[in-house]
Amino acid sequence: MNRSRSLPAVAALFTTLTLAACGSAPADDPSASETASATAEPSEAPPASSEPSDAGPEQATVRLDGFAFDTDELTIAAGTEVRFVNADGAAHTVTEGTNGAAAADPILDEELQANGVTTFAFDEPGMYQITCLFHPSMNMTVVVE
Ligand SMILES: [Cu+2]
Repeated sequence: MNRSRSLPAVAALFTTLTLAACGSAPADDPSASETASATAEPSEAPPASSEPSDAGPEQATVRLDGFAFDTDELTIAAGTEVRFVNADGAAHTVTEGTNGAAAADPILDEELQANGVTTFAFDEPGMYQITCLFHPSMNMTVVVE
């Protein structure tokens, strides 16, 4: 009931605020000029080969591309770090096992989202079969000498 009496005051205040808001010039915001620089693509690395580096462990890269590993067999020296790079838009796993089934006690079982990367050092000599749990046709062998 008292509301109607205070309405003019509120209206006046509103008008004042509106005028004040209109008085301030809207800032022209040019901050949206952020350039999305493309990140460096690792596509220059030759697939399935370990490159000698200056120091540290040897490294090799395996790409998961087109629902396949880019090499059937990779032979590396013990201690080599292998980078598994998912170049697909779909998720994959890098899992010790065959035909989409993990080994009993897999030394490696990592899920890679699109563009995901994982690195694993193969320290023990032996033959390791690698598969993708999502796509049984994805298989490769890592031979560690
Ligand atoms: Cu897969």
